[in-house]
Amino acid sequence: MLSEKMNDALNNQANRELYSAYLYLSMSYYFESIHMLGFAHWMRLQAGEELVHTMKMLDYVAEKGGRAKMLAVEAPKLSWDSPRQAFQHVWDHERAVTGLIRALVKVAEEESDAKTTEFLQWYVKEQVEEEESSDSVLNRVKSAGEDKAALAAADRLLSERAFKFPRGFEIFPGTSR
Ligand code: OFO
Repeated sequence: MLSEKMNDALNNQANRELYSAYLYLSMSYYFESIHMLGFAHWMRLQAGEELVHTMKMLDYVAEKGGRAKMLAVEAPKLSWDSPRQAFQHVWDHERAVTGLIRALVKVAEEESDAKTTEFLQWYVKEQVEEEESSDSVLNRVKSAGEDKAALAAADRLLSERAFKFPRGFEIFPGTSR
C-alpha cells in the first residue's frame, strides 16, 4: 500500500509526464505548421513515449491500491522561433524531468518504500536515454545552423525514427507518416 505522500508524489509526476506529452504534441504541430514533417514525426513519437511514461506510473499507483488521479495539465507553449529553439527546449525540459525523477526517488526512500524505489529505477534509466537522444538531435540541428539544405537533411533523418509501443500501451497505431 502506498503512503498518501507517495501516492500524491506519483500522481504529480504522472501529471508532469502528461504535460511532456502535451508539450511534444505542441511541438509536433508547430513543426507541421512550418512544413518540417520529419521533426513533427519525431515529436509525435516522443509524445507517445511520454503517454507510456504517464500510464505506466498511474497503472503502478492503481496496482498498489492507491488512487490514480487526473490532475489539470498545464498548457504548453504553442510556437518557437526556430527548430533549434524547440530542440533546445526539449533538452532543457528533459534535464528538468530528470531532476523531478530524482526527487521522486528521494520521496520513496524517505517513505521507506522499497517497491516504489525499485519501480522508479525504470524511469531513472529512461531519463538517461531521453537526455542522450535529445542531446544528439539538438547537436544535429545546431550543426545545421541556418543552412536550409542541412536542416532539410536533418528533417529527413528524423522522419525515420521508429518507436514500438510496449504491449498494452499501443496508443498511436499508425503514427508513421
Ligand atoms: Fe518522461 O521522459 Fe521525457 O519528459
